Amino acid sequence: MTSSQAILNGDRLALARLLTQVENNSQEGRSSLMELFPHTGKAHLIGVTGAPGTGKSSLVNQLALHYRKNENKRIAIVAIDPSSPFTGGAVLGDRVRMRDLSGDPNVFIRSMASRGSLGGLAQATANVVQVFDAAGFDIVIVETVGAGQSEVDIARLAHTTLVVEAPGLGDDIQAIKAGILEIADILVVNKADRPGVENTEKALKSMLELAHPTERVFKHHGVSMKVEAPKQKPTTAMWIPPIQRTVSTEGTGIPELVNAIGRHVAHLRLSGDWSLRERTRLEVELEALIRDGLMNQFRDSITTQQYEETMESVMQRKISPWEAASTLMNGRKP
Ligand SMILES: Nc1nc2c(ncn2[C@@H]2O[C@H](COP(=O)(O)OP(=O)(O)O)[C@@H](O)[C@H]2O)c(=O)[nH]1
Ligand SMILES: [Mg+2]
Repeated sequence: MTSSQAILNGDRLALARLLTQVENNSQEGRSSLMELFPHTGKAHLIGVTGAPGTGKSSLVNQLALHYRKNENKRIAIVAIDPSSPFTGGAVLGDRVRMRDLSGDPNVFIRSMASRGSLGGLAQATANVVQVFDAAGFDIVIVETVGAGQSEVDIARLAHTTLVVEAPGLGDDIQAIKAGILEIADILVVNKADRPGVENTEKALKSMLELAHPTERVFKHHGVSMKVEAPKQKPTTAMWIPPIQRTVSTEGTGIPELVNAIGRHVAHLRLSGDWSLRERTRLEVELEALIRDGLMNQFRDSITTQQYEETMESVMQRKISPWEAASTLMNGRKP
């Protein structure tokens, strides 16, 4: 039996092995991904992002518990958070009870190192998510620390992105500084048991009014995608990100949050945004692969000497970089 078949049959060991191969971008990993691709496209991808310490891991834990107990969904969790790893299903935060989830065959938790992937983290995460999707997990939750561009890219993989805030983290609303609010589908004010909840919520509300939610779906890497909405798209009300209060240490507000997530999925389906997001995501992946492929082709098509000579001409201001590029791409000497 091939590893892809084993994964489709629910073999956890084969799944763990493939995840490692995929993370290492190995040849076996890539060929399994190709075999599995036709089986993807069913999972609901939920991104959870926010500053460190806001309670993301605790929240993810509660969400997973809720989906297990009340909806019998199969849940995969991808944690990209060096500060609180989910290593081996072990406990992260002090009071978080990951034990409730570990041992459940319908839950799979995977930690990914955020360093060492050299800009390939978003791609590696996308591939890991694809494996879980093919393996039949209904919901794949990806936790990232909302700090840099790669986190924003990872969040953009998701159908539904939760941005987590917490009161009393010092400097107002940290995630907004990172420009992450624009990708939020649902804002979570966690640690609602702490003083200052009202202020955090108020600040989020006024930020929301300044945001332009209509542009969110169409943007990737700050570039407007040339994606047209499907023709049959019915006129639906625009999605305004709701603000949900939670206390992840106790589970307060989790059913309401799950409800909001459900409403978001319904909105995505009804408005046609679900397939629009799928298309955007796959198109970005396709474009990146084409770019890499073309670059490799180009490198194979010229010699180092040709390249160096051309570069030297540019340094001496004999030809411009534009001319140099076009000359090199045509395989000619300057
Ligand atoms: N008081 C309070 N503490 C919380 C809540 N949620 C999480 N915490 C605590 O905040 C700390 C950081 O939580 P963690 O989930 O690791 O945050 P992350 O870094 O965003 O993943 C831990 O000590 C948690 O127990 C909450 O709703 N209320
Ligand atoms: Mg965490």
